Amino acid sequence: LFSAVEMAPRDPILGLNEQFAADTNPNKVNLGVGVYFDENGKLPLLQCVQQAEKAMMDKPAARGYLPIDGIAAYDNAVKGLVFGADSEPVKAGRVATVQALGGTGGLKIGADFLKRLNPKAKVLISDPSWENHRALFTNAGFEVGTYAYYDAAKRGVNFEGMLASLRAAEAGTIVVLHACCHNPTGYDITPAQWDQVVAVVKERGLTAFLDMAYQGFGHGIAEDGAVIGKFVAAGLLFLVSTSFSKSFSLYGERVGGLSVLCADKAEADRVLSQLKIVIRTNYSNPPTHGGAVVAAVLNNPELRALWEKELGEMRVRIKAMRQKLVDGLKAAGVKQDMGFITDQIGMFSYSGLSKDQMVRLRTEFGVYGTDTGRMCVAALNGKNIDHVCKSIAAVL
Ligand code: PLP
Ligand code: TYF
Repeated sequence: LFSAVEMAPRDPILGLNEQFAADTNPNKVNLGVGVYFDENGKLPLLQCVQQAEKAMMDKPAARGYLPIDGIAAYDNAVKGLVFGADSEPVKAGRVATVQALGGTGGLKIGADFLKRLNPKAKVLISDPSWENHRALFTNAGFEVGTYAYYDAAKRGVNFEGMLASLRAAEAGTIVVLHACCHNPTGYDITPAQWDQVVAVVKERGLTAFLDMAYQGFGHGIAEDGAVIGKFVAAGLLFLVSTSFSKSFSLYGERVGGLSVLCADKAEADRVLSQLKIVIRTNYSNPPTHGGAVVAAVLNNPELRALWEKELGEMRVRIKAMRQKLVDGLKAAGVKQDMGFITDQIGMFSYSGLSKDQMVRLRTEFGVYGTDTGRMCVAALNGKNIDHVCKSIAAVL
C-alpha cells in the first residue's frame, strides 16, 4: 500500500534542530529556529503563565469539549489585542475570531475559508517569506506567487518594487503581509509606507491577510498592532492570524487565532459559521490548556501588566543583543559595516552571509543558522555571543 511513498524533504528550519541536537561541539549555538531563549540560554516559562497556571491548579476544572471556535473569553481577548478592545470593529461585533492551533492554524483556517470563497484567487507572499507560507497556501489549493520585498544590495526593503508588485496584482488576490518583525529578513516597512500599502490594497481590490506572529517583539504591543488600525481606517475587510507562541513563550501549547473583519455583525456571524465548518472538518475543536492560560492572563489586569512587562524585557534584550553583535563583530575584526543588524527588528537577522558561509559556520564552529543567512538573534546571550562573533568573523 505504501511502497510508492517517497521520502519528503525535511523542513529547512525545523530540520536544523535535529542536526543541532546531534552535534557534539561543546560550543554549539542554535540560531536556526525562531525561538526566544533568555540570558541563560533557557526557554523561558513566563511568570504570568506560571501564576495563571497556579490559579488553575488551585481550582482544578474538568475538561469537556470546547466550542468549535474555542474559549469565548480567549476569542474576545484576541479581538481586543488585535483591534483594540474599544475599537469600532469590536464594539460593532463585526470581527469573527476563532481560537486556532498556533499562528499556523490561524493561517490554515483562513486559507481554507478563502479557498471556498474565491477558489480562483491567487496568493502573493513576500520575497522571501517564512517558507511555510508558500507550503501552507499551496496545500490549501492556491497558486502562490511573490511580491518584491528584500533588496540585498541595499540591505533593506525594495519598497518601490513591493508597491509595483501589488499594483500589478489582479483584483481579489490574497496578499500575505507580515504585520511586524518580518520573517526572515528582520526588515519592516515604516508606518508611512504601510499607508501606501493600504492605499494600493484598497485601490486594487486585494485581500489582505496579515500574519501577526510577533506582536510586541518590534516596538511594543500597541505600536506593532497599529498597522491593523490603518487597514480598519481605510474601510477594508481583511484577515489577521495571531500567534502567542513567541509572545507567551508557549510554543508547544499551540495557541493562536484567526480574526476576520467583516462589514457588519450579521456578516461576521455568517463568516464565523463557515470558519466553524473548516475547523469541525479538520480537528473538531481546539485544546483547552493554552487558550485558558492566555485568556486568564489577558483578562486579568495584574497578570496582563506582568505579561506586558515580561514581553517588554524580551524585546529589550533582543535589541541589546543586536547591538552586542554589531560591537562584537567589529571587535572580532570584521571590517565591513554590520550596523544594519540594529536596523532590523524582531527575532531575526538576515546576515547577508552566503550558503557556503552558513554551512562553514555550522560544520566548523557549531553555529547554526539557515542556509539563507538568517540568524535568530533572540537566541544570543552574554555567554555565546563571543563564540558567534569570532565564528562569523572567521567565515567572513
Ligand atoms: N507566521 C510567521 C511569520 C512565523 O514566523 C511563525 C513562526 O512560528 C508562524 C507564523 C507560526 O506560528 P506558530 O508557531 O504559532 O504556529
Ligand atoms: O521561522 C521560524 O523559525 C519559526 C518557527 O515549519 C518555525 O517561525 C519554523 C518552521 C516551521 C514552523 C515554525
